[in-house]
Amino acid sequence: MTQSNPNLRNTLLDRLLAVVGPAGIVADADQKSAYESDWLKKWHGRSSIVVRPATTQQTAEVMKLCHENRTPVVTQGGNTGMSGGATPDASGDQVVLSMTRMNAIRQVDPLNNTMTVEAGALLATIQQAAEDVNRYFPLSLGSEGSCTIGGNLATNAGGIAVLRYGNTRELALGLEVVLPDGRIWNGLRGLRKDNTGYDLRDMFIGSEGTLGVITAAVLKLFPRPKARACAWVGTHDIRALVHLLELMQANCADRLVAFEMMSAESLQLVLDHVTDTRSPLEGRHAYHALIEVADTRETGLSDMLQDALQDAMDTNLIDDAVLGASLAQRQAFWKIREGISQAQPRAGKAIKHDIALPISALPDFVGAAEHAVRGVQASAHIVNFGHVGDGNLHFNILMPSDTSAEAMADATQRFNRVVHDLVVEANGSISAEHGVGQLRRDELRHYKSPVELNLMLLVKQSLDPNHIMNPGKLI
Ligand code: FAD
Ligand code: 2HG
Ligand code: ZN
Repeated sequence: MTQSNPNLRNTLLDRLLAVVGPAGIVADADQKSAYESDWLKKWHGRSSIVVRPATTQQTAEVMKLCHENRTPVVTQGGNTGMSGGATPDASGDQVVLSMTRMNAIRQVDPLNNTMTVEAGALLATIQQAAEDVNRYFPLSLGSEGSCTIGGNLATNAGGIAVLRYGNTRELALGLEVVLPDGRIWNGLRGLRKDNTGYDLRDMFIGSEGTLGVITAAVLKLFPRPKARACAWVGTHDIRALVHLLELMQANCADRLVAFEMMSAESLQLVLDHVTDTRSPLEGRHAYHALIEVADTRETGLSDMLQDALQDAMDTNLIDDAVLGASLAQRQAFWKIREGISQAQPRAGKAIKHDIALPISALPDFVGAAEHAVRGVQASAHIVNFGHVGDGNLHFNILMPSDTSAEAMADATQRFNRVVHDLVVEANGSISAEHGVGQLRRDELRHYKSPVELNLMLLVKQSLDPNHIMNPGKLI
């Protein structure tokens, strides 16, 4: 059935209205537009209706109606995704299912170190709720004030603390999911051990709204670090930086929580386009790292970091370093690191490569990828930064702001091929933390083995036989 037919659309609208009430429907064209483009205004589409359920039961009834009508559904959280996964297509037939009204913290269990939250809860709200009971929820992204835990789970988001605490997948113990036909799977178990068959939870995590709607989750909590210390370092090449990571791990073990890298060009981009930023170090360094350590004990952390950096200096791994001595200095360092995302759209149009590699392969990969990219375009503006601590690079290429859509499409195709070929050659992944969405769907098909693709299609077919869940995304 196509929703472009106004009569059919109105019938569905009436039935959805009966389920969620007027507060749960956005039908006005102006108000709908906020749900039809992403946060960075890169992806644009049109929806038939935006529906905002307030409970799991309402979500289930909405899905049942859409399943019966074969109406495509695009689930949306904070709409901060970087791969176009939450944006409807241009047909005007798709329903956007916004989860932001389901934002309750259902239960906190400090003794079990767990928290049960609804999918639309903002990541920052969850972090605060953990802090309120003297616990720590470690997922941390530049978008944490706007993204939802449902979106984090659906994309298996990464961020800056994966090195110590893992991806979102590692932080979830249980899920509640509404299936495409409206059935509810209650898997809200706060258990560290549960071997009762296939792992359904992990199938929904990272499925980007293509298999079901995540409505709630049980999250892991951790002891709250009482002390933090950080440093900004400059070094001459990426190989030295990777060995610095090895040295930091040897010296600080699991007190090392973040090891973020940015090239000289990435730093310059921030200095040029983000106000109130200045380079923490004098002179030019080919690569910079922002390193953070944390502990539940208050003493000795700065000394540990300082000793490790002295070792790195003595062995010529780094050229210069500065400790973040105050909270203001720490915030200034992080403002630079997190400013790269804001700086890129101000400076041009980015072709994004969100890639993962074995950490040992990073130095050779970066050399080969720079060479290959310059082979496509000698003057290419490479913005290379990322979460080196977990092997995730954002190996982006910045095109001039006035590049036409056709020229962008052509350049994306050519740069993707050389970069992603090298990633696959190094046993890496072409999609590390932002999701496949519509951005990398064709790339996924290009690189996945027929066996893996077939297994994914079988899962999709058995859970979503009417193919209503986020069509055109991921698979
Ligand atoms: P949305 O953008 O709304 O949706 C993302 C995908 O999840 C879509 O496919 C959607 O259909 C699906 N989805 C959303 N909610 C549900 C649900 N309840 N059930 C089923 N499917 C659902 N990402 C990182 O991993 N690491 C970073 O460091 C990082 N930094 C960022 C910095 C900035 C400034 C910005 C703008 C984004 C950044 N991101 C980062 C990307 C983004 O914030 C994450 O992908 C985030 O997890 C998306 O959450 P969201 O609630 O906004 O989801
Ligand atoms: C980050 O690490 C985000 O800052 C965004 O994942 C990356 O803008 C990007 O490409
Ligand atoms: Zn990132």
